[in-house]
Amino acid sequence: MSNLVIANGRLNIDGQSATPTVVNGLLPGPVLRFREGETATIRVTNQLDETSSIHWHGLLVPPDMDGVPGVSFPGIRPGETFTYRYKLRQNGTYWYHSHSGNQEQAGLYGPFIIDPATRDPFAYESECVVMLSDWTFEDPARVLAKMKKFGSYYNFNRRTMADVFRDASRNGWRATIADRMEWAKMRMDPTDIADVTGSTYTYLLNGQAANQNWTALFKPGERIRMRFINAGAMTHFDVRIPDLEMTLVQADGQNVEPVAVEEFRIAPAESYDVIVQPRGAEAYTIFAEAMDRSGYAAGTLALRSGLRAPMPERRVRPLRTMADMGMSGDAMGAMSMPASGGKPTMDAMPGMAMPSDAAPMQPKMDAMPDMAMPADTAPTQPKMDAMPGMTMPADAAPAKATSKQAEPHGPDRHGPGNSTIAEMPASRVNEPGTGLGDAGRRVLVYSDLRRLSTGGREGVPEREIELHLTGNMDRQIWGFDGKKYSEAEEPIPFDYRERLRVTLVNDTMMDHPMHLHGMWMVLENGAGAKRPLKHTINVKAGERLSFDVEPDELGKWAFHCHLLFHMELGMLRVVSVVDPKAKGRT
Ligand SMILES: [Cu+2]
Repeated sequence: MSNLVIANGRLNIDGQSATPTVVNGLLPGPVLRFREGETATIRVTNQLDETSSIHWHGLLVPPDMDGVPGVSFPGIRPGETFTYRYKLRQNGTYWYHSHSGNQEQAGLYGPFIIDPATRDPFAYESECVVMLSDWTFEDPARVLAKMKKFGSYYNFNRRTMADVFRDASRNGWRATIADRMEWAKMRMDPTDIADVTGSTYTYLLNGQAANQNWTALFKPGERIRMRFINAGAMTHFDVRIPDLEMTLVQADGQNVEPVAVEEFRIAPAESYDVIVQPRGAEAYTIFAEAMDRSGYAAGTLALRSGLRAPMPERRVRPLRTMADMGMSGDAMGAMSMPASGGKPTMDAMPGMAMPSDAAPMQPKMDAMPDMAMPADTAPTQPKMDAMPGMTMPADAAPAKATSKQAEPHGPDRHGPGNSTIAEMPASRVNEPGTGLGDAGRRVLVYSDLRRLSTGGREGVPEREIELHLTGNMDRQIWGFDGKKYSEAEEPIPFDYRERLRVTLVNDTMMDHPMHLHGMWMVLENGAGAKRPLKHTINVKAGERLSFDVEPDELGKWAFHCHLLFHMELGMLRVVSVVDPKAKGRT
């Protein structure tokens, strides 16, 4: 029996007084630890003045124990105690978090460890949990409101006009302007890697900022199992321990064939267990850099407390390329420029104030709303139909300037909820992701993941569905197939015990860590009978990816992006598992 109390707390975070939402006064909440086969009984008391909930992330539980208000239970009202009780049918590293409002962003999360009924298929002498998260001293509701008002509010990385001229001298005006115009039409910027960044976030490792130096002690020669869990609301982390090879043995709580890596990207809600064996040095830095490079969480593995190893050099922020976005490289070549070519003139580029001698200018891109060009004068307009890789609204209007006007539809088959369409989405399970893999380090890719035990889930799918992950970054609308949650008519029907293949096409320029409650997703990564089971699958920008499910629990389950604000802004659906016989079907 475990007792958890949810309340407003007051804690010191990074030297400042903070008021997180906490469990038993702690951030992260206490480690819950059980053994496989046991029945967990957890009493949760809500001392907030709003409804709360706890969802057991990655655990197979009956729907009324899953903890999603409005989907599977009414939530825990202020002052109430709800008793969760369910049998533990699995083992491994999992976690729990609130599924109400912004409580998870405000600190309501903790690790959930289930020891195996028998024994682990790998050896280690000690272990630690490394829970990563992103803390904001702002009210999360205010962060969300600012994002809604102006999609790139937290992205201060936008490229300056000086960058434009630098690119032009390197790549020529034709390519540079073509590139900028494509980004402008999509109302995005290639620096839009994450929409909430280190400008508001303090990145935490087990609740501590990098300078607080959370430390795990080790004895010389021992093997340490490190259970990495990303409880970040909006942050992908790139994790490495310089000078230490990591042997990855578990992904999302499921054992995998050991794979040696020097770095891995962990999306929000994923977990990875690695084994390390420190030798030689007294201290090693556990370094978890935010994907957009706007900051990092860090801690130390050390022989004794008080030690520190050097902090690795920070990397430059990555840019997404049009290829990342699932756009054809040919599209660039197909774009027309004024016949005169070379240096564009004021006439050719009416939206840009540009000195004719093309000297670098200082104003930020922000001052020139996304390089917006009036659609009726943009030189590329007549060629839109001829561009093989792109499907853009033909009347694509300039970005920020028209945000108050009606949204153009054009040929956009998904409507205003989808401002981009990846026409050439590609499989990216072999790719480490934007900004990774160029440093000569061995970086984890999804195709490395091979389930350790096999059996039971190799059947050929009987049915397939395709869902597009869609968004309009400028308006901060996120959803499936162009519709946010509130616009979706019906739950997505899954048949009880059918073998279903779900294909996701990411039409947006952001990665979306997609989480399906209540059943495993078998990730199609080419590993055949060894395809891994995951509860959260990161779908990269411009990626087309499939997973199989075999729903064996009736009821309603949430399926959503685990970027918390994307979920709140609409990227959520309810999946309804029904017995076809009960529906009168055969
Ligand atoms: Cu998302």
